[in-house]
Amino acid sequence: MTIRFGVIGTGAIGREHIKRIQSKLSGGEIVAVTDVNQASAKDVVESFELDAAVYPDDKALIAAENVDAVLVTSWGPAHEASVLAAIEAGKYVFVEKPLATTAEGCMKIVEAEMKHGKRLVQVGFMRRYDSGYVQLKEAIDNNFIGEPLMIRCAHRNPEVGENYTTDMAIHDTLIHEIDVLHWLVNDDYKTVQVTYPKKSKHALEHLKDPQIVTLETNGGIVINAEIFVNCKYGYDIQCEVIGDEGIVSLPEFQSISFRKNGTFGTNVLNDWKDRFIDAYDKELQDFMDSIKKTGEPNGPTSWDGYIAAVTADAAIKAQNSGEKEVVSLVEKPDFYNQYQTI
Ligand code: NAI
Ligand code: NAD
Ligand code: ISE
Repeated sequence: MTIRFGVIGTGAIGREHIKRIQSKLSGGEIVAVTDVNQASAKDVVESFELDAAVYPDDKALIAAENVDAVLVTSWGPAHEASVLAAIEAGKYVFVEKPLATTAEGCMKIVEAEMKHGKRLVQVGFMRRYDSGYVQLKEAIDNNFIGEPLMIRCAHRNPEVGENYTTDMAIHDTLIHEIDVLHWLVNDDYKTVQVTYPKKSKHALEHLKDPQIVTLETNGGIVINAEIFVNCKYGYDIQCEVIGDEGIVSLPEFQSISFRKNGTFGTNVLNDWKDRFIDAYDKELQDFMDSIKKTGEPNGPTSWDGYIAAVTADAAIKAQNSGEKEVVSLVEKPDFYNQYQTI
């Protein structure tokens, strides 16, 4: 059985995912595309030589009879409407983060999925598939470092465009840490606070960069997360978990080391596309394999999308107040307890 995908949003990551489904992964094909920029959708079909129809909008694409699953890679604010329409039509959905840009929007999706009666949605929190984070999780779950007490992490991008705003440091960038860290330590967030160090001279006038986010979990773990999106030197993701018996750290990206011109060095990546390339492959392969095997996807759920949105909302409030803000989740519905997600 081949899973026939319709893609909504043929920008940067939409194109990456189309390429991997068409030529790298097994069991899927792209049969439909759309983009608000129709020229971009047409261009993708031509450039990638796809046997796919171009639809005028998401609704028409979702309604197409030959579309089994929808890949939502439009910009964040458009996700909610496309995901709700796909659930309404009973189609599987792989949606890039964020699931929706507000907690209310995520809750609407959670409710629609529960009403449908089985899982249809997987959120693109790919770090759960990254071998480095998987090794960290195994070490923590096996009590290798005892009880985790603190986490220090950094999410650095070399630069961002002028459309990138201060709140995006949370809902576009930190959102990956928000998802992966509570999964890593099996805990939920209690509070969040944001502080602003001295501003980088490379940050545009409207942007506060870097930012330090402090998250506290219900179990008392304190997380210190640096977001620095104009760090210049590369794309760099760091994570160190400090326990009462030892410390585990995320492996560095593998690269040759070199001795040249009086330097002993190693390379740093420049682009998120390369850093998590294996994780993107694995999350989409798992989405397809799991649907074929069990009739439902297996990766991060709509509930995970909701947790991330509630935490991001509290963090954005904290950006503006300077205070410690409370992260308050409603009780997890039984529907989502039955899923042992990766
Ligand atoms: P992009 O701006 O390159 O592409 C978005 C595309 O969606 C554009 O072509 C735009 O015309 C189209 N679009 C926007 N609204 C639409 C709508 N209502 N209907 C149809 N098409 C629409 O953006 P990019 O970088 O590809 O990001 C897309 C999504 O992927 C975002 O949600 C982003 O957060 C996520 N993303 C996730 C990454 C990850 O590491 N998981 C990395 C990069 C992006
Ligand atoms: P992008 O701007 O390159 O592409 C977005 C595309 O969506 C554009 O082509 C735009 O025209 C189209 N679009 C916007 N609204 C639309 C709509 N309503 N209907 C159809 N098309 C629409 O952005 P991107 O970098 O590809 O990011 C897209 C999504 O992927 C975002 O949600 C982003 O957060 C996510 N993303 C995730 C990762 C990751 O590491 N998981 C990395 C990058 C982006
Ligand atoms: C982008 O949308 C991503 O998801 C990348 O993984 C992240 O590093 C970047 O900051 C975001 O803008």
